[in-house]
Amino acid sequence: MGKAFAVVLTIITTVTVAILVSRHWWFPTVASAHGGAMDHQFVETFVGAAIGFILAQLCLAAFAWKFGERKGETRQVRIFPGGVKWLVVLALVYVGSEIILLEFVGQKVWAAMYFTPAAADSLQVQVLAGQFAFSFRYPGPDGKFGPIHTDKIDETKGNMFGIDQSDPESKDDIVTVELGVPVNKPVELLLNSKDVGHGFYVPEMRIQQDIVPGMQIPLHFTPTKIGKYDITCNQLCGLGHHTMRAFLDVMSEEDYQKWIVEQASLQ
Ligand SMILES: [Cu+2]
Repeated sequence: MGKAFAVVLTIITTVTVAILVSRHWWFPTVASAHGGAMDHQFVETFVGAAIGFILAQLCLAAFAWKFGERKGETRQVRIFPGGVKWLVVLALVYVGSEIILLEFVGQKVWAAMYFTPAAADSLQVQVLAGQFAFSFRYPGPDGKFGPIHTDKIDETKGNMFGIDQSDPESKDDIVTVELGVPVNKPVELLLNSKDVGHGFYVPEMRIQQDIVPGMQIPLHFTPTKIGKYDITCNQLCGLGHHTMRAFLDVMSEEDYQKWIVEQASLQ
């Protein structure tokens, strides 16, 4: 039994590693400035964990092969030569140092996203998540968002952000159903929810952020590839959660200028 188990375990380990190394199921191509660093960090973490995984599985297979039950034997319990203490200590040290190391290396990428403020020339867009759609709001020519008046939110009238039209700062605001941005320009999103917790996830941009009601959460990134990307809510937010999506449209600067003028005319 011990030998058969060792062979099966080795096959499972090899197939698992081969599938992962072939990158058959992998992330979509990176389309943001920080995405490369994030993928690099991910691969480092992955390789570190994989070394531990392979070593552990092969060790298990080797011990099963060597010390497994033999024909005609009745003794079930075997004592590990020299005791298992040093193996447990080794495993703890390996996992512990791995975690500490990843923490130190990984925090650089994390800090660049979350502890560093967005560039001063970022395009600011307010995002409002609600069951079960996203709305986007651009500050218009004055560069200022008017306040959100929750009591004025009226989806039937298309007033998703509760904009008070008599407010001069709100007057030129542009509300859209799609998130249009120019390529290679930093974008700062201000994420809000009007009801429950939601998620904001764009895999190609390597951005993912929970949206919490009562908070305005900033999130910044720089798109580097023109294209249309799915924005999905990845926090279960209710019965219609599966329908909650929108598009991020990354355009050339000229196309973006045309688009925003067109959106302004629709207000
Ligand atoms: Cu959702």
